[in-house]
Amino acid sequence: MRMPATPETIYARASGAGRAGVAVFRISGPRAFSIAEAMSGLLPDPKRAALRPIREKSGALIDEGLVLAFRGPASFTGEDVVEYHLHGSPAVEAALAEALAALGARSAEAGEFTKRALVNGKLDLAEVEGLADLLESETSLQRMQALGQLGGRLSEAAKGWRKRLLAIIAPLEADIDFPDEGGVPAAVAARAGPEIDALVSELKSHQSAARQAQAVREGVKVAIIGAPNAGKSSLLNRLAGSDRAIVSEIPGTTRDIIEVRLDLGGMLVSLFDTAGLRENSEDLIEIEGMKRTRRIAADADIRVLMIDVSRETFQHGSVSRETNDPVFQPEVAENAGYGLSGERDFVVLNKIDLFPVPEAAGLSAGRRFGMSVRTGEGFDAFLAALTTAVTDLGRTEDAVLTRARHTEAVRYAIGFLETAREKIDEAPELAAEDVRLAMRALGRITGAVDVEDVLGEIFASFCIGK
Ligand SMILES: Nc1nc2c(ncn2[C@@H]2O[C@H](COP(=O)(O)OP(=O)(O)OP(=O)(O)O)[C@@H](O)[C@H]2O)c(=O)[nH]1
Ligand SMILES: [Mg+2]
Repeated sequence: MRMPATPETIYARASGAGRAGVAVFRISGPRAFSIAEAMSGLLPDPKRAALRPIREKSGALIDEGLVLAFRGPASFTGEDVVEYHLHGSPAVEAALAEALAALGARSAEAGEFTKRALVNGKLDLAEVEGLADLLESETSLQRMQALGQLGGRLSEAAKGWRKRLLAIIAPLEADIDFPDEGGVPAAVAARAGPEIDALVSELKSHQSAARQAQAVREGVKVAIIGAPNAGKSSLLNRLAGSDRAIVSEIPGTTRDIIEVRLDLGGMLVSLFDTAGLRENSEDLIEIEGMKRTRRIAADADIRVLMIDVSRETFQHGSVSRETNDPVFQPEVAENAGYGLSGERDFVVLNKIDLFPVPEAAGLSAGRRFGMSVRTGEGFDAFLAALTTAVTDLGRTEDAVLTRARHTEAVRYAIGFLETAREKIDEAPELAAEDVRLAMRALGRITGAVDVEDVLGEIFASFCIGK
């Protein structure tokens, strides 16, 4: 990511595409101020808005709007930046682009402003990821998590871990650089051991919280499965609040996977409606649909098995000796080939408007819900339980490792630290090398792998010049 010695001045629309009351354009680079002055005359003081005309080279008016100047490094990119708030029209944008090009700016590549912010040290790698996540966020939990990362939550944690490793390394490495002073004192090595242990256990707890952080970022997958005609598509439509999937009384209506994105309690949920599973189908399309259903079901974080009580009672139930009524046995239906295993799976006994499910069916068990998608009975209780299950997947205090890249770095660091731990008593000098590798691994989180830090820390804390 090397930049040319003198960066070019770039521009782009910073606001969304299309017509709008206001569109924001950003110009960044060493010539940003002179280009803006050529179009609008004297600029206002930095960070103050002023209404200005924007003119082509010929003097013809392009538009009138607000102009804001940010003097580098106190800007998003760290360079001189000028922002224009103009009328959001394609014609204004085209004329502005032409004028800027004539004055020597070029249109920015994707992510180029952020890349410059990174190069100029305004944001580190983790903060850049936070910014990207914030721009992508659809739900409140995603937004809050991304905002935290953009604000340096992960970066601070990573820096803190590295600082602790530096403090462990410094006395060990001092010995390598200055061997005349004798080996690493046993006391130094003895102190390092428990410090490494403490950090390893902290990193491990962050690692287990990473699943939640990633569930917030990526969303949770919920698959609705069950026999044909059980009411799966009806449930999806009710959850989505719109007719997304075709519902019909013909078994086998849904052939392909239908995905709907929902916000449940601030968590992003990908809800999948699937093809009903049944034996003995000879329809090639239906067979392919069922194959996809199994894949989605296996992949989902939460499965919702729908059972048509009015039908399955007779298939998977028994008859009461006293009254001769059919008695529903949900366990039997649940085990009928759907592979429900997870503790987060639900069973919905649907169509209770046609066949009331007795209390004995175990509806109080928490995972089993009687429902009529048609009348809406039982829906709210199920939705509340599903929302709790979904938000539980994202609930955690220590959620800072939001991407696989972070967990990988931490995994490497833990591995190196465990190796260091084994060596620390016998060969502290060698252990220092592993601690250094752990530091390096953690340095990848923020993109700062600076070995010079180590020497700096040594000189700072050991008064070597004496
Ligand atoms: N009486 C009653 N009928 C229902 C209920 N829920 C769904 N149905 C009806 O059951 C039939 C099947 O519903 P769907 O939602 O298409 O079922 P599905 O599970 O998606 O079926 P496939 O796509 O074929 O696997 C439709 O005629 C629905 O109107 C309910 O709670 N009560
Ligand atoms: Mg369906």
